[in-house]
Amino acid sequence: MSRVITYGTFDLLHYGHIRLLERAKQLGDYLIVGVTSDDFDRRRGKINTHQSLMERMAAVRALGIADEIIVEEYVGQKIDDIKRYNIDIFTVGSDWVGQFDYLKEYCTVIYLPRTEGVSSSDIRAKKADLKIAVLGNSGIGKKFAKECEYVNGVQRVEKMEESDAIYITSLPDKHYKDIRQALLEGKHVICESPIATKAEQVKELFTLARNQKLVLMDGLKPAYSTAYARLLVLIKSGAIGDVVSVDSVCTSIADEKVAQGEIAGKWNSICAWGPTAMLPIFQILGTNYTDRHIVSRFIDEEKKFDGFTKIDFVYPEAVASIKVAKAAKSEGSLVITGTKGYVYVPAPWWKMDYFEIRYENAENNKRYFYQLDGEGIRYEIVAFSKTIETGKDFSYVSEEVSVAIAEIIEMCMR
Ligand code: C2G
Repeated sequence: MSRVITYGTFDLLHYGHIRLLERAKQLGDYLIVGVTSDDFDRRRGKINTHQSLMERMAAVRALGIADEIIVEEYVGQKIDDIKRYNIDIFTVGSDWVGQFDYLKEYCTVIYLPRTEGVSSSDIRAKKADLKIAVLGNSGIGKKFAKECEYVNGVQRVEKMEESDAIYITSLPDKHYKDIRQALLEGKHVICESPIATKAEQVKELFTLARNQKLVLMDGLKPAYSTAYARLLVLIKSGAIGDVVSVDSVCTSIADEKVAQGEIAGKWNSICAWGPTAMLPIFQILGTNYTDRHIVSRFIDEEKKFDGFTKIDFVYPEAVASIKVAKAAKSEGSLVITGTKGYVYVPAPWWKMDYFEIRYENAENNKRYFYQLDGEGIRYEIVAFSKTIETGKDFSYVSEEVSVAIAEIIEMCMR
């Protein structure tokens, strides 16, 4: 009995996939199909897959062609699978010609002609592109525009009038007005955090977006890093016991003129870094702190422009702290203290691709690494466009967290 294996994403299953699977099956007696995991696809740059692993596997299974379905999770797995499943033939479409010749050492390799005229990318592309315009000309706005190029189904346009959605990165005290206007003009909005500098304004904007049936998303990119998302679920599942403290530091002095008082057109420390620094605190401990203590060192006290701010939060069973600065430098790490161990994320933690869980007995320590492309902006754009397209909420930052962030910023700037 000869055994055949083939692999693919099989997103939005189509005729080309089906023809490939039928021919693969005819090559032998038993067909194993490896469906790529969401993580594996992300790592190899396929970030805009429309269906989840479960949906893609269900679609392949429903065809009734495969005798067995497995998940492809890592580079090099094909070699392991061929040995493990005793495979005689590896096959894949001709778009991969030559690329899997290294498997000839283990089994026969056959490239089947690809079916012309149909592809998942075409099906995805048939849906009209989401046109996004950038408002505000900060450095992050340029990065955002660049990252749009990596996401299928998203197109960056110059003119606001031509857009379906707007990415806002104007000065924080202008956000409220800019978002309100965009929503009233019928445009979806993703705004660099904070959404506004007053909590009531944030609530009002979310309500307005709901009434207008539009998406308003908090553009807090560290939330979209895979490593950060994994860290959160590990903590929730008890990996370090009960959390007793979250300590988060975000500082930069890239703009030296700020310290010298040139603050016109600049973001103060609490707006530039506060949302990022507070994100893990509110997502791990919640937003119902019982007390907080804010200390700022101002560059311009009248204009409430802080060069450095430290905030302590008190919760019934835990504490937390942030240090943020535009005119001071410190170790930009994130440490989450638990009753069984702690999480350590090295600086700059807001570009997280790596973290460690450390225990009393260092032999039990674990290290985690996940690829981060485009500082999380790319995944954030995918989440934004998926939310608009499907009507389901793919945002990783809840309204409650956005409001809590604005509450603190409001206190700092009062
Ligand atoms: N295919 C085809 N004709 C098309 C489209 C796809 O024959 N019009 C084939 C591909 O060549 C591949 C399979 O269908 O063999 C699945 O295609 P994708 O879902 O695009 O998966 P792919 O990215 O090619 O993954 O480890 C993953 C594999 O290397 C292939």
